[in-house]
Amino acid sequence: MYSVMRIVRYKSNKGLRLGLLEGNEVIDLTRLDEKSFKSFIDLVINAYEKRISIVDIIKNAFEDKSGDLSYQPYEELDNPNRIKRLVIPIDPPEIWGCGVTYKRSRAAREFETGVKGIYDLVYNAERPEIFFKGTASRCVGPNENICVRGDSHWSVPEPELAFILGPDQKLVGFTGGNDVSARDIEGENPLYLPQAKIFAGSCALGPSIVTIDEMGTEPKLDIECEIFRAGERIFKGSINTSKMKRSIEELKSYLCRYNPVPVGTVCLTGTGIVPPDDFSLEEGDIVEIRIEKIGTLRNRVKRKTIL
Ligand code: DO4
Ligand code: MG
Repeated sequence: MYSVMRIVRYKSNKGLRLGLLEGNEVIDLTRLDEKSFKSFIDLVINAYEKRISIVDIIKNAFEDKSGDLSYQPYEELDNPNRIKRLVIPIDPPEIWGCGVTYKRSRAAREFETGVKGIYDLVYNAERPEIFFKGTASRCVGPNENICVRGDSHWSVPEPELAFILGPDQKLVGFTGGNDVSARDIEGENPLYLPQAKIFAGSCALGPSIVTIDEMGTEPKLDIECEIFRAGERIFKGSINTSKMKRSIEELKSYLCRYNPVPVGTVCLTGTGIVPPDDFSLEEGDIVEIRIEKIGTLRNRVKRKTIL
């Protein structure tokens, strides 16, 4: 029945629904079990308690209620102007980010700061760079506005594969992420990193979650990013996650060391796509991040002028 199980979430007149994307249609998963399938985190906890995989818990629910399915065209949900529309697939209690995991990110950051060598050091070090990126309240979903800070004049999207942790800090799945960053603030002084990274609308996640049952724990995926301004494409870049210096296991194990990371935590794995140094996001730009199997995360840019 399934190609890859892509789990999405959408708003409907019945509230938030978890959906399973099958071809071009989304099946209402919450309708199969209103309690256990309310959110991705509920689904993960349910699977953990029953000691079965997420994919199996969904398959079992289909077998029980296969006559009672409700379908929505994905294209209609992927439209911000509709009442029924995609939303962020998970509300992570915490979002973390990994840095300088690709050569391209190291090169860009060596350029942007006057402090030479620290990015080379971190790229080559045994311990990865892991930083706090934010919380659900600073994060948006598909087709919502990502923000650039009013006090930044050099801001960029960072298209990144993101992993999701479940109970016992186990890897449960992957989604797409945009680690929107103020390169001028980061470049002025590396100690300003939290201000360059954490602000309203500084992270986007989605559009879907693919579990490790189908993706494996070290997926090699194409990531592509396009930026459009006034209908014209002004940037295109791509990378494959096989170019990442670190493994997901390595990033996850450092993140969880002496750190009680809660269920549903999302961790961005670093960017390998960096627009040219004279490029900055502007109000109204559309950023599209396409990750193999996960789909296209599209967001419009808003410049935040009110503090
Ligand atoms: O060291 C600064 C942040 C790096 C980062 O966000 C990335 O490489 O993606
Ligand atoms: Mg990043």
